[in-house]
Amino acid sequence: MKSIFVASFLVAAGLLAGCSKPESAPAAGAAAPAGGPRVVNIQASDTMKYDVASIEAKPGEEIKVVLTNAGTQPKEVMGHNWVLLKAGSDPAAFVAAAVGAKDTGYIPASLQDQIIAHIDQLGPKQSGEVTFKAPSAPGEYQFLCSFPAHYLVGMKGILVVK
Ligand SMILES: [Cu+2]
Repeated sequence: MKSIFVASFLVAAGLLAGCSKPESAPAAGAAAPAGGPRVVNIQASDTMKYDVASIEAKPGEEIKVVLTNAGTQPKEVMGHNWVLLKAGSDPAAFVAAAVGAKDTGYIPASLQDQIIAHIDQLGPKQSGEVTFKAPSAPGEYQFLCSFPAHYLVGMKGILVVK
């Protein structure tokens, strides 16, 4: 009974708003918008690992990844980035191409179209972030550090959309 009452109220409110106030706020009773994207903090370190190897997300969910390089070694020898790849891309091929892309932070220009989102290479004690929408198709999406050899020793993880 209550839901019927609310529904008819919303219809009435909608009709009123529709005529006179096209730019008015959402209908009364609607939930307030969520407070921005969900934040996922990931730490990278001199051990060439992320402390988060798996992220779960709902299809289309807005997510903000914040990457912090907690290491102490110079960026030139131990930089870290975070690259989330589209479905169907080949992580091994991506990192192989990345070796020759030092000037662009190990993001190969020719493979930009395989990236869903990325955080630029960070030196020690630096942080970076990126906000993106999780893919709408359920599945597993690989993320990795494309600094030379880091992926090969396990600096990677998956975004699980379900
Ligand atoms: Cu790395």
